[in-house]
Amino acid sequence: MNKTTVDAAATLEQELNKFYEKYRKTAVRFGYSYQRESISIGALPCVLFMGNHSSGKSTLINHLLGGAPVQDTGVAPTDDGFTILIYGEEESDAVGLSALSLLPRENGKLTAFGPNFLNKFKVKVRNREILKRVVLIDSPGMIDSLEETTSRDYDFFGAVHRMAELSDLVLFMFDPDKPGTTGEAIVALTGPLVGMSFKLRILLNKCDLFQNVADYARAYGALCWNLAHAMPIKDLPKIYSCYVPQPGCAPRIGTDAGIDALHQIEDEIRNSGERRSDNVLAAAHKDFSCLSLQMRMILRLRESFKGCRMNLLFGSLILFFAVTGAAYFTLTGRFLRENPTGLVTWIVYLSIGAIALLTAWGAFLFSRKVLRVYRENALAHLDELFEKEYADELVQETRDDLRQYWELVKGGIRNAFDPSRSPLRIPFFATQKLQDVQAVVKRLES
Ligand SMILES: Nc1nc2c(ncn2[C@@H]2O[C@H](COP(=O)(O)OP(=O)(O)O)[C@@H](O)[C@H]2O)c(=O)[nH]1
Ligand SMILES: [Mg+2]
Repeated sequence: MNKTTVDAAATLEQELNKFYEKYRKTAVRFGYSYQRESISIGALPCVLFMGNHSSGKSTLINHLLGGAPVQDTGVAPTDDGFTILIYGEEESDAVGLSALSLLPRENGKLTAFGPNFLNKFKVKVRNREILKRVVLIDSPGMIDSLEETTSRDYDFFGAVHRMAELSDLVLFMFDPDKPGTTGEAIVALTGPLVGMSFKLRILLNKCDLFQNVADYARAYGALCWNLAHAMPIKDLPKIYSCYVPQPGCAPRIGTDAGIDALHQIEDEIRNSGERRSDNVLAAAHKDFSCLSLQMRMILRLRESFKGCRMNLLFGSLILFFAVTGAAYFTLTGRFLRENPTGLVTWIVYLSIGAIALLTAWGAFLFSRKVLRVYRENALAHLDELFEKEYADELVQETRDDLRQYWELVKGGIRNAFDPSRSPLRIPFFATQKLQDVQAVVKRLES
């Protein structure tokens, strides 16, 4: 990248950081947590390697690094954690928090995945040329059956989502052995990687293993079939059919095509710096769109709770005055007209007071119960409320992104109203704040 592009990228990153800073408190008050706490100005682009185990992720990384292999390779699953490779004159390895401290600040939120994640989280500092341009991230191989995912002792898909968010290019690798049939791969494509197709590249690796064209066509077809089910997009993404030459391998078909595809991917990796600006902008747009969505829905819910509370208050007051009034007229009419002695008067007024207190207490308990049921009902039907609130925007075909953002924030909205948590401290002028965040989204779009 030339100097002007680097300066423009740094200016953009500073500008975005100002937005992140300005609305940090508002986000906390509405229970929203930024995907990226802040942008590390001038940080290198990241390339994430994903795919089922033994698809050749580590082999491709070693090929890019050149020289002695850095990552372990083999047909058995070798890694259960993420490994980040960064540049440094002095080579070293670090694990856990000390590994995290070697990375830019924007990675800080990875601590949220807990000690089981961190114990397997490695950073390798290596003095290799390519690492001066990009950061490479090797990920644990996706395993075969969905049941096996329970053996992961940390939120694997959450970590995949966070790593992919931080990356500027995501390579998803398949091999002829498992062309898109791995349980975790399908879950990753349908969940944590949704909305990231712009930086996702699909690789059908190990093409040197195909015996003939029919063999290749079968694997390619199977991959397309599985991708079509896993990825909610109309057009299939481009599939790079490639291989990393191995000692003794003798490709029978597509020798040059496989190497060409590998070179294309290598170029994309080397030039991923040009994507970083697009990526940080896209991430900021997503963050502020989600924040504005969360704020609007929380304000809408709060308004409807307030309406319900007002109705209950009004109803309780009517009940209170009706019952107390009826008690007053009945008791005074029945006992005080005929026998207005001091003691009887006392008893009558005490009884009216007791009836008034009981009515107020009963109305309070009833209102509390109704309000709880109303709240639970509203939270159970959040999707309908969202469809109603955003009806105008959703009829426009181009607003598919809204539904994706909604999937990301609705858990947070539910949590925000969880009675076991401390209630939200919505700021005064909340509507003005919402308009400000919406203006940020508009600005990022322009
Ligand atoms: N024939 C062939 N073998 C490969 C290729 N890429 C990787 N391998 C082999 O596949 C095995 C698993 O590779 P590895 O990089 O450990 O896979 P990972 O689990 O995805 O990291 C190793 O024995 C590699 O030598 C390739 O393009 N062609
Ligand atoms: Mg590996």
